[in-house]
Amino acid sequence: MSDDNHRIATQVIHAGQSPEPRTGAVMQPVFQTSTYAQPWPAKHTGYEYARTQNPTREALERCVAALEGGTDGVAFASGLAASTAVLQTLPEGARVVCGDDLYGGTYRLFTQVFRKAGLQFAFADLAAGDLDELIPEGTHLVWIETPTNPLLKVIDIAAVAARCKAIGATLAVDNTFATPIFQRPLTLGADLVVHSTTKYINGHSDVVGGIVLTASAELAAQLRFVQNAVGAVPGPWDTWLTLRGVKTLAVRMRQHQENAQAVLAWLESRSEVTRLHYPLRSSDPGYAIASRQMSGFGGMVSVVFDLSLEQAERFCASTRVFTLAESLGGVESLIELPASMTHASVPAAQRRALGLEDGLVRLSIGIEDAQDLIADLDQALRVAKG
Ligand code: P1T
Repeated sequence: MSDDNHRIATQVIHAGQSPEPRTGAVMQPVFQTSTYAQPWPAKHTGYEYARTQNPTREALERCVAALEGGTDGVAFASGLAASTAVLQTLPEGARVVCGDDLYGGTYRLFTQVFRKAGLQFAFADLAAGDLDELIPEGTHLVWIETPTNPLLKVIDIAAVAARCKAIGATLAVDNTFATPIFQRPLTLGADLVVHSTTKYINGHSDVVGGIVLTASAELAAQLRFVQNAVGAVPGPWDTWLTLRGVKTLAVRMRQHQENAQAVLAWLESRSEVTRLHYPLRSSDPGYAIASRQMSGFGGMVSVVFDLSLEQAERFCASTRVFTLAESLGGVESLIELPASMTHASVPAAQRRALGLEDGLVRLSIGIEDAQDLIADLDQALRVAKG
């Protein structure tokens, strides 16, 4: 077993992995099997059935748990399956307080699936306002994304964690945007970290996956129970690809951030830009907290141009290096319009109340040459304006 106390750029490559004992294979093998031979009825080697245990999956779970400063990782077939598992650990009728700006699919899962199952959800701007009021006693779970998708609001994790501790609530932080390279919620008092590993953790836009990390043995046992009892597990090839992808997380995040800063400098110089969201700009409302709880920010930028909706759509459809697509966090740059794509399942009135304008453009800045990215946005802006 490798030493998980190394710095994070070493951990992404080695944590939770060691050469395969029989051959010395340096890379974790893909255990493509559904079941394992048992020497005697009900006696097994620790591996019984592949929904319950798979060594490739376990290597990924150990690796990401180490990156987040946790003791356990529990992997799932998608980010939403990971979020589902967290909610499935709650008691009947549990009360959940959520940040008001969430990935549209998470909002849909909470309001259209789990409300029917009897859970109670309240949505509040946890980046502002009185946490004692917004998170009342009797709350079982607080669910936040920070930075949020797509408005990139920043929530004070330590402050929310303190309120959760005071009332005995569990705090889950979706850390998909920041990654453990730039933010480690468990070290700030969160109980659970959730990732859509589809995004930066894998980083190559070729796998859909999710994972939950924790340092609590009790929560880990509950999540493992759900993983096995419900069965939304990832396949061995997907966990292997993700394990390969995560090895470059540290270098990728550095480059995403460097490129995002170059694109931001260009956006700041453009008169067509009316609003720019990126919390590591000193004028951003999230700047003070982001500087405290994050060591960097990464490649997500949201921007509103002084363009009609039709022009904003043409802008997104006219890029040649940026691909018009949902998702984020891959090596390639993506562009999208959240209101009509990733957040279409958030009701229009709620989007308006949140300040999620129809013309808001979300950029996932990849690791291509930044000058090519800027030239691409520049030509698309010219096409959009006609
Ligand atoms: O797509 P899936 O792996 O199920 O992950 C869901 C999810 C969870 N949390 C956050 C913060 C996310 O951004 C996502 C998925 N988001 C997109 C597909 C998107 O384009 O925003």
